[in-house]
Amino acid sequence: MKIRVLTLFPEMIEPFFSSSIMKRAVKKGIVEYEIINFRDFANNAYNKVDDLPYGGGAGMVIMPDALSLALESIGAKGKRVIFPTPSGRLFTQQDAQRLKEEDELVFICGHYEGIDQRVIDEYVSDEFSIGDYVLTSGETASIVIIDAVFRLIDGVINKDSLSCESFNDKLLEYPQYTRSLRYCSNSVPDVLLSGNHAGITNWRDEMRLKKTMQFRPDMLSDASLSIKMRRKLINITDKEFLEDL
Ligand code: 6GU
Repeated sequence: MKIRVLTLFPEMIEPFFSSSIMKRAVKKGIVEYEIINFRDFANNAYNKVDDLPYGGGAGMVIMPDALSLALESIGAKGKRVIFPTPSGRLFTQQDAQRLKEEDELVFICGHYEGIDQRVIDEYVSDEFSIGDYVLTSGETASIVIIDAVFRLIDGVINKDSLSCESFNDKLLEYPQYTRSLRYCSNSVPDVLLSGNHAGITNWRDEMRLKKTMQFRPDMLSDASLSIKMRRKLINITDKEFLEDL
C-alpha cells in the first residue's frame, strides 16, 4: 500500500513512519509513504496557504490553490482521498477493514478552521472524525487512521494478535497478566495458572462481557454474540442483579 500525506507540518508525520512497527513495515516493503508539504505548491510571495473565511468568522481557511496543485501532482482524482475532520462520519474498525484493501490512500491534513469546501467536493472520498472531541489539527487524526488501517495489512503484525481483539466481535478485550507472579501484593487470577484451557477461555469470555458492560454497554446491543456468550451474559447480569439486592 502507498500512503501519501498532504500536510503543512511534515515533522509531525515523519516520526510515525520511522518508528516501531510502521518502520518495520516500510523496511519490509509492505507500506510505502510520501509526505508532501503542500505549502511547496503555493505560488505567491509569502507561500501563503490560508486566508480569512468568506462571510466572516474566526480563524483561517486553507485556500484551494496550493492544496489542489499538490493533489494534482499525485493524480489524486479517482483515488481514495481521506480528509480527517471533526465534522466527518465517525471512523470505525469496519472502515479500517475496508480501507486496508486499497492500493493507495491519500490523506489531507487540515488546520485552522478547515479547508475550502470546493477542494472537498472535487477530491475527497471520505470525511472521517475519530471521536467526539476537537483536535488542533488533522495530522494526529490522520496518524490514528493510518495506524488502524496499516496494522491490518498482511505481514505487518502477527495474525494471531488480530483474530482475538477488541471490536472484531464487538466486545472489549479481557485483561492480560504476565510475570512477575507478585506485584504490589496483587496476585494473578488463579485460573490463568491452572493450565485448564477451558477454564481460562471461560474466564476470559466472562471478563470481556463484564468489561464491555462496564465501559461500553452501547456495544452490547449490536454485538453478534453466540448462544453460549449470551447465556454467560445473562448469568453475569443475574449475579450482579442478585448482589445488588
Ligand atoms: Cl479528524 N480532526 C480534528 N481536528 N479534530 C477531530 C477529529 C479530526 N476527529 C475528532 N476530532
